[in-house]
Amino acid sequence: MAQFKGVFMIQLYGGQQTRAAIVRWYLEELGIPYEFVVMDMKAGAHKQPDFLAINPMGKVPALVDGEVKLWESGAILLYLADSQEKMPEDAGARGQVYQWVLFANSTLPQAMTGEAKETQLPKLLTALDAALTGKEFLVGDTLTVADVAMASILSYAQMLFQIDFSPYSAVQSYLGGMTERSAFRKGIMGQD
Ligand SMILES: N[C@@H](CCC(=O)N[C@@H](CS)C(=O)NCC(=O)O)C(=O)O
Repeated sequence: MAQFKGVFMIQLYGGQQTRAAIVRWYLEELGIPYEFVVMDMKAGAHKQPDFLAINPMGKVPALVDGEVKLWESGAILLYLADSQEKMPEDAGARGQVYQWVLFANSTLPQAMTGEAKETQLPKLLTALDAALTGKEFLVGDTLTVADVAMASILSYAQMLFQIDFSPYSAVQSYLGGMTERSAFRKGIMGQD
């Protein structure tokens, strides 16, 4: 197991241009030591037995933290926030963090392709815009994993699906604020 100053170090498994970038952003925000294991996915490294022992689904990201092995980016974000004691104390606020992470990982991206892009997505973005109006962060007054999950998906929406956020000024300014964070630039944009 990888170590840092005699302590087991978190390992994040990913590949070039994968959703491992989302988790990397949060690890950078946390400022804790970690090893980013970039696998050769073109060569099928993520389908080899040693990686399948970490994630039997054969997908990235996956995280190893001592005895803990996890996969699914949203679950990994929530685990890190919890284990690093970054979740809100209030149960209702924690519920909102879960809500936005799940929305960002399922409902929102599902509406970004096909017919839903024309029918569903504008409604979701209008509601998101209202939720973000006058706010820098989704939950409370500090960055949570809800923001990491949401802003990652929004930036992928722009890059991969050419989704235009200009009709949604609060969404646009929220995303602009996130992209200015050095941890975002390192994690999502890969700028070291
Ligand atoms: N919902 C999952 C998606 C995982 C996923 O599909 N990862 C892609 C890379 S972004 C992958 O590993 N693809 C390789 C494959 O399916 O063989 C998450 O957020 O972690």
